[in-house]
Amino acid sequence: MPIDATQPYDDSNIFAKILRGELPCNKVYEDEHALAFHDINPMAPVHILVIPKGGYVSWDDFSERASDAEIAGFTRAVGKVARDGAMVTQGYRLLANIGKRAGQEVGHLHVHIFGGQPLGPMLA
Ligand code: IU
Repeated sequence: MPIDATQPYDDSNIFAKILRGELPCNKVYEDEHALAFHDINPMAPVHILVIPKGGYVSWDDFSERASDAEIAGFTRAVGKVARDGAMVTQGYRLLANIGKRAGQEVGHLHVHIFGGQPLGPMLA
C-alpha cells in the first residue's frame, strides 16, 4: 500500500527500524549521513537502497529540512556506492519513488540504485 508522502515522518517505518538496529539488513555501506543495503526483493543483478540517516519522507521533505551537510553527505554516499559497486563504467540507474502515484511503499526516503545489466528504457 503506497504511502502519502505529504504526511509527517513516522519513525515506525521499516527503514527507521533498520537504522535503529531493530531489524537486520544486508549492509553495503554506512557513514555519518547514509546507510546503503541490498534490496530484499532485487529487480536487477545490483539493486541497492541508499537512505539518509535523518527522518525524511520524500525528496522535497529532505531538500527542505535537511542540513547542507546531510544533503552533501547523502549525495556523496550514493556516488560512493555506485563507484564501489563497479557500476560506473557500465552505467546504472537512480530512482526514488515519492508518494502514492509513484508507489512509494516505505515512508523513509530511499534512492534505488540499479545496475549489473542493460536497464532498458525508462518507465513504462
Ligand atoms: P519503494 O520505492 O518504496 O516502492 O521501494 C521500497 C523497496 O524497499 C522495495 O524495493 C522493497 O523490496 C524494499 N524493501 C527492503 O529492501 N526491505 C524491506 O524490509 C522492505 C522493503 I518492507
